[in-house]
Amino acid sequence: MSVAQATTPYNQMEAGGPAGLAQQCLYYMLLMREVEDRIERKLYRQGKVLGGVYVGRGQEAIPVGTALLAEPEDVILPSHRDMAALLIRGVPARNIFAQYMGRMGGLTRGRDGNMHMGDLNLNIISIISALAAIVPVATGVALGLRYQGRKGVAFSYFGDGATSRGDWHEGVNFATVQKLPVLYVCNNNQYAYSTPLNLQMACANVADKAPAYNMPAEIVDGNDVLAVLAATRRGLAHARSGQGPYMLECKTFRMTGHSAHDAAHYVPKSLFDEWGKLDPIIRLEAKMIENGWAAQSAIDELHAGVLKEVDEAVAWAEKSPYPDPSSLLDDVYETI
Ligand SMILES: Cc1ncc(C[n+]2csc(CCOP(=O)(O)OP(=O)(O)O)c2C)c(N)n1
Ligand SMILES: [Mg+2]
Repeated sequence: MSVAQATTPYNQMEAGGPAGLAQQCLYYMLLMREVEDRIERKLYRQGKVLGGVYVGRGQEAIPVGTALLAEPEDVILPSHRDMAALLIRGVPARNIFAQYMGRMGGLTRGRDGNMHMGDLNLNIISIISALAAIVPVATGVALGLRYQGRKGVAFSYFGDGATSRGDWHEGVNFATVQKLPVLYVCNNNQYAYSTPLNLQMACANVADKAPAYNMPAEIVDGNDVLAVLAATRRGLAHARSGQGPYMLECKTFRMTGHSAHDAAHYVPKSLFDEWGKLDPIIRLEAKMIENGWAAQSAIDELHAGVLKEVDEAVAWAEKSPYPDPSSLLDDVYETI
């Protein structure tokens, strides 16, 4: 499989049946895992990454199971652990590597060495670093789509911690009052940096906050990509039919520190062991074999293909030049 298939329309995936869909899911989960591993465990340690590194190890099923169902007119607002959403949308891995290494081939053409990247041609809005600030932006995007008579849905991604910020509540409130087409996707990975869930919110679930806004919400097994896909279908049917936003709370676990510079000594080791057994990639592979959707040899081939693709992407990015210092202010201020 190649990146060219990144934009395989959803209806064509359906034609491939459950086996084809599962294969797409596995490919993107493997690609996200390998791209992030390469950034966090190699390039960062080699001193080649210019910014911080935040990965979604163990959480890949969430961006994959949601973004695979996005239509081209939908607008994606990923958070910092949703790398697959960019890949699925058609951002090549090589440009992501170049971004992290501050090269011209990156999405910000060397102006950021981090995950602050988007591409308006692909309807991807860049993350805002201030936690939850992007949530009212998603509401604004949905309002804009409505004003323009376009039928897209805004996909708004965030973590559990973001839902304790004021911006989150403002964004959700306005979207529900206006019945705007937003799919809210929460990755509840049990931690916000070093703060466990019970120390940053008094309710047991993020979904418990939705009734205050009269918004439907469901709790999803965030480590089961097929469950995420099924819940996304329900959420999108709701949002596309003009009934307003819908929220998915995907329960998962952050299988790393908060970032590459955080060893997460504050997380009990038993939690890593427990959640490691629920790895979304291992679970999908087992299901594919069990249902006869793929032979082990085909799965091995997919792994090898992803490794090769990532090797080539890194090599391309390492050859991409750094920006010329004289271009520092280009594209920073609008010129009239
Ligand atoms: C307003 C604000 N406060 C603090 C931070 C630093 N910060 C970045 S991510 C993060 C934790 C986010 O937790 P959560 O929303 O659960 O997302 P996760 O990282 O777990 O995916 C914090 C505290 C920030 N970026 N913005
Ligand atoms: Mg969190």
